[in-house]
Amino acid sequence: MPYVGARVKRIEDPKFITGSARYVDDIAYPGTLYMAILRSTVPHARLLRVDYEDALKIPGVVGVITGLNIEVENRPRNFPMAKDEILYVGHPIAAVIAEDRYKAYDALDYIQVDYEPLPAVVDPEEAVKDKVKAVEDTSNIGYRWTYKAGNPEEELAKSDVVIETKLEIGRVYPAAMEPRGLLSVYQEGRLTVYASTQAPHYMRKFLLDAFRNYVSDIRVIQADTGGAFGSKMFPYPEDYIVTYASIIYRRPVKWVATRREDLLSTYHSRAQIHRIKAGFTRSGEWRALIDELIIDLGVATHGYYLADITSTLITGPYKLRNVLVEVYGVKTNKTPLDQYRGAGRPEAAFVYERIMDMAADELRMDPIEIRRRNLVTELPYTNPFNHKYDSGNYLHLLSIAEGYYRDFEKRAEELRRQGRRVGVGLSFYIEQNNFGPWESASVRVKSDGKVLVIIGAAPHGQGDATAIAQIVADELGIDISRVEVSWGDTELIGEGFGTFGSRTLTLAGNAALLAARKLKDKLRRVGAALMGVNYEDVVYENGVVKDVKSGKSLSIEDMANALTASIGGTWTYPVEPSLEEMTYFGLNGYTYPYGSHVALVEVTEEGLVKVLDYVAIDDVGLVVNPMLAEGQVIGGVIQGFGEVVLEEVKYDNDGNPLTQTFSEYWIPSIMESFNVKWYYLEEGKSNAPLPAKGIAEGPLIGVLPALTRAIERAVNRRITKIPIDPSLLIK
Ligand code: MCN
Repeated sequence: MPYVGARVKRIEDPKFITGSARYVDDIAYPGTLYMAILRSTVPHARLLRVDYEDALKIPGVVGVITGLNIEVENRPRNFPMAKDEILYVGHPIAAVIAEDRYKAYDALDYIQVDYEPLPAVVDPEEAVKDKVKAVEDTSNIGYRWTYKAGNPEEELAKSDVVIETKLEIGRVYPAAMEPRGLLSVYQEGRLTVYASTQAPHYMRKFLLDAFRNYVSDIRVIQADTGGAFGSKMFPYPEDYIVTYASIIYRRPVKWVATRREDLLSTYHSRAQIHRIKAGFTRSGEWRALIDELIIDLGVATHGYYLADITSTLITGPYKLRNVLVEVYGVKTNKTPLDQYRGAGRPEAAFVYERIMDMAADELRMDPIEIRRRNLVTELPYTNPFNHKYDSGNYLHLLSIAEGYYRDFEKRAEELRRQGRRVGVGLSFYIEQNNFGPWESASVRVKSDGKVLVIIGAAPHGQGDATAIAQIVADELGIDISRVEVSWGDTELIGEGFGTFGSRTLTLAGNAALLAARKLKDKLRRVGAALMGVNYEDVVYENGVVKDVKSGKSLSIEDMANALTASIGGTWTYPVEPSLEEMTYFGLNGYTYPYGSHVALVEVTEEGLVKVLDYVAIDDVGLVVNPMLAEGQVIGGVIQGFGEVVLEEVKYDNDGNPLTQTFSEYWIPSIMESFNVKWYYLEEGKSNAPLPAKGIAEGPLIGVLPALTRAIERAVNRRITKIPIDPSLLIK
């Protein structure tokens, strides 16, 4: 002790490394039916007729569902299935429910779909023109907003140097190792839903909204979830269909996506184009930005808010005040767009850091110097769009990053002399987290004296349970082996939001801390009553309450025992006989961590990108478990390498997806992975009782511009789009 700040090993891991974890597909109920989905193979068409008579004749097929008539929020045309218009390849058209999975998939071949093809909208820049419609009878411009601050036009006209460019961040698929899946179990008017999710309470709320007339309640249990990366926050069409099937057939129904289905139907992300004009003074002061932002929303508009996040953070950690961002959220006949790790902030960082590097080149300035000249120096600072950057010392962090940058440059020089194509890149970024207003935690002493913490958040790989056990063990002054952490069941804890937006440690961690604090007080009250002494004279220390006057004491176990041992006899309760407390904790506003990444990269003659060295430096206030935080940074940087070099969801000109398996959609493997060194400062504390901020998304924000710049320098060609066109990499 203290545990907070220490590299405590993950308490979550034993079940995973012994193979006893239970994902949705491992959960078995007798009599379970399986669902298979018939998906559209054309991007846009009028749906004329679905004939499933032959499918129903197949032994083992229980039923077929089409055109499900339930209104759900924010899905294509607000229905889980195509009704009269097919809108993208992968759009659910029919669902077969059968006694086993193979029969269900086989029966799909016996369904006949008649449709009349319609032209598809594929190119987002064409979509803006609104000539061909992605969704019949509606405008392609699903979202339109203007963000303006200061006098961008005037300041641009006055600028000594104007950078004019088009920057693109490709469309990606959040490739969780476990595809999406759901098991819905109908029992006497109630449902229990096992889901691969990062937000079980959201799942309950949305499903209940849709099925309120069919069931009295829905309990959602988060199965062990093999990654989500933002993509498993809200229910998808299949979740509604499988739930509906279990209600009408009154049986458990399971659906787990195949990888191809997952790639086609899990909502994609990023997909932004920025047409930029950025004005600088000769001395490198960034004076103005005009940005036309086109976000390719696919066929449903709910992803538009990602452009809002990007726009309002487009000035990054810099002092720029004159900004105009014109946002066009356009519909195309593609899979809908939604959040993916970083959600709008990586896109912003790619833009402002590309601008910084391009301006440095144009002005022949050192990339560190131009950043130093523009970085915010006085914190707290309110940016032009009302983000209140809360705390930290940006210049100090930059000076540390500079040390690595200079060292990498020296090494790069040396390698260049040997004829190798080597480059160095540096990024500086600002992060925004704690989306979702609050999180809940309860802390209770069980009858054996063990302490159970339940959180409303829903971790799925991050290791938050370990960090929360550290926090509670420290607060109660007990050994960490006596603390258990549970989550992911809407009946375990009243309400909660989930794990996303790098919020869990800060919000659920603080809720757990405050609940443990309340519990200490309750232990004093109960202890005083049990010992027959005055509450005021009782102190709590390291799992024991003690009466300072008499020297009498009781341990947590003694009290748990005393409260739960006696069934008969008379008993009076001078205090509430519970050893349990609950807290909901919310921060007033967001927190803004920040950091810098430095990359040393070689590009071979054949165009292979090799990262020779990589350093990430973050300031997230108090770091509870540096090993867990470092794990997030390493994973995030490698994931970002995928985005810069390998990963892009591609469509042909007619709207047919060209990336339908992992042999076309490349995620980084161990072969592309590299060592990442992580350092942290603790200067930018949040104002929560436990002064932490989130770490989980920062690495994916810092990596995109740092790697891009390093590669740009190595190949000596201007890079304006990620993933980088391989033809730019070959010598
Ligand atoms: N931590 C810490 N000290 C801090 C901040 C965090 O020790 N000051 C630790 C935490 O205890 C936790 C980890 O770092 O173990 C990340 O915590 P936090 O930053 O609070 O982020 P969340 O737990 O809320 O994770 C969400 C985040 C998001 S938004 C995406 S997307 C993402 C990510 O987590 N998806 C992931 N990392 C992922 N990791 C895995 N394995 N799988 C995913 O789907």
